Amino acid sequence: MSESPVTPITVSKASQSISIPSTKKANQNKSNTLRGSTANEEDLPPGIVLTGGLKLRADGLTGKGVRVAVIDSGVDAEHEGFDGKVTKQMWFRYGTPLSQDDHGTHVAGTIHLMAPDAEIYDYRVFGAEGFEIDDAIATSIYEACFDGCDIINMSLGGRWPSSMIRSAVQFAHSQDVIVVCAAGNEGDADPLTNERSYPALWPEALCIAAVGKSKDLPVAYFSNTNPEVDFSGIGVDAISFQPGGGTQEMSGTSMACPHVCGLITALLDKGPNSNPQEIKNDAQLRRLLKKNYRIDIGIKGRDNATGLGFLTYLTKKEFNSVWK
Ligand SMILES: [Ca+2]
Ligand SMILES: [Ca+2]
Repeated sequence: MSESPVTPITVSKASQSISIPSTKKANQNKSNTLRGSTANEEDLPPGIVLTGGLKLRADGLTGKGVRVAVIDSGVDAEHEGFDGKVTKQMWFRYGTPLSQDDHGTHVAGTIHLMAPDAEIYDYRVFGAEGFEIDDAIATSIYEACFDGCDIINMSLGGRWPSSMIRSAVQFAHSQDVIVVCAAGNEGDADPLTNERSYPALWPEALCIAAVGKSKDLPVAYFSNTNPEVDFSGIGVDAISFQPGGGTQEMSGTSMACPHVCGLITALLDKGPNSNPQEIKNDAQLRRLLKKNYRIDIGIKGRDNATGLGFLTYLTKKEFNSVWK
């Protein structure tokens, strides 16, 4: 796995390694009661609240009837926080216990906390054995499309493009399946230099940068900057599920990506309170997000660190009121 150009994108504050999610702080969060059905501000993680998770619940936008694909390191479907919403699992790689490959459970948990009624489809592409990783990822993308997924989260990336994965992403795009990707953690804290990570860099994918939860949403030092960054989400000290139960904090553009994916999943809700604005494809989605759901941060207007801005269901006024 360490030789693969494609790895789950988590950041290690100590070593900048992108393959080992070493920012976890398992003992700092003892909550075993956090679930998707949690609906109060005190108990939901702050990143979920800042992205509008509570307001989405209040408006009945919870991802009903939506299928979201998590192409990652596998998900602990038995974690009680998921309330049984991980409804399909297809593992193309395996052999590493989820207690070590805890990235996918954290990512899926964030999507579930944003959109608790959506069905999560778990396609595992990391682990000690199985398909070649590029093959596993491409195959997962096709399977997600064939399985009727509406949206795909890929908190993974590599420096070199794979034509196999590119074709699969283009296929998803052609089928109007939304593809959301982490921008990558090779950032050098300089917005003037570009860092690249695929599949986020391809135009068919939404490229999501990471910001912190502090006031004015500072860009995470590790977040890639480049002209392809589309939007940003919370990616520092994000609280979500860990395999086996309970929660942990993790940081990375991997964590920003599912906040955004979860927001979009909630907006795609197909229930009776569904969003009146149709989101039929990537182009419509981008227009809607730009018009209604982003707060410009950092340098005024579009910038290479945060794209068009921070995505949230909250208005700017509501967002600012969260900072008490
Ligand atoms: Ca840079
Ligand atoms: Ca800006």
